[in-house]
Amino acid sequence: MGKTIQVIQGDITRQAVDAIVNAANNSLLGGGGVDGAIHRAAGPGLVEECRLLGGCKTGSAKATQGYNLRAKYVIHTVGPVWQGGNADEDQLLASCYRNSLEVASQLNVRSIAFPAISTGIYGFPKQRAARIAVNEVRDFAGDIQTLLFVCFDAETAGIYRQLLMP
Ligand code: AR6
Repeated sequence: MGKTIQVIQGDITRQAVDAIVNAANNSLLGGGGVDGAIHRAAGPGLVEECRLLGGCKTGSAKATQGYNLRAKYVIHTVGPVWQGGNADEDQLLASCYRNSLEVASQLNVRSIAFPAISTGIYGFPKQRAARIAVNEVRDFAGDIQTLLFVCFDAETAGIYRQLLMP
């Protein structure tokens, strides 16, 4: 069966999916932006489990339970900090999406929601990041049926909608 890719403008912490992806930092111990929102909504169990993970490399992904979230799992990935485009940022961002999907697959996740990784505090250009995100999600051959791009702002949602137009 074909997979469904959708764009939603809203708050990722509210999504009723099997897994939500967190745009975390290397410590996995919380921060601002979507990371802060996810930790607040999940409750203190999340950071307790994160402490056991020993951090995460840029481009990699690690899963925890979802605690008070509607999602069963949080998949924490660490996007690259934008440094102008010549520091492997594109490849590292693509790895975030690929590795998150891989980890989700291993957990038998059927629905997953992604934020626009790296495009906030980490400064990755929005259009360039969205192109990478859409390509990786489209190319993913695993058994996930529903993939959501949850965009906080209208500009980002518009970029994704345009890229996903048939
Ligand atoms: N739901 C969906 N998207 C959101 C939400 C939300 N509740 N809140 C923010 N966004 P950012 P980064 C959007 O800065 O650039 C943290 O401190 C936001 O508008 O959260 O990967 C980490 O600990 C933007 O489009 O993540 C790291 O230190 C997107 O999520 C650092 O920030 C990503 O913005 C990671 O920076």
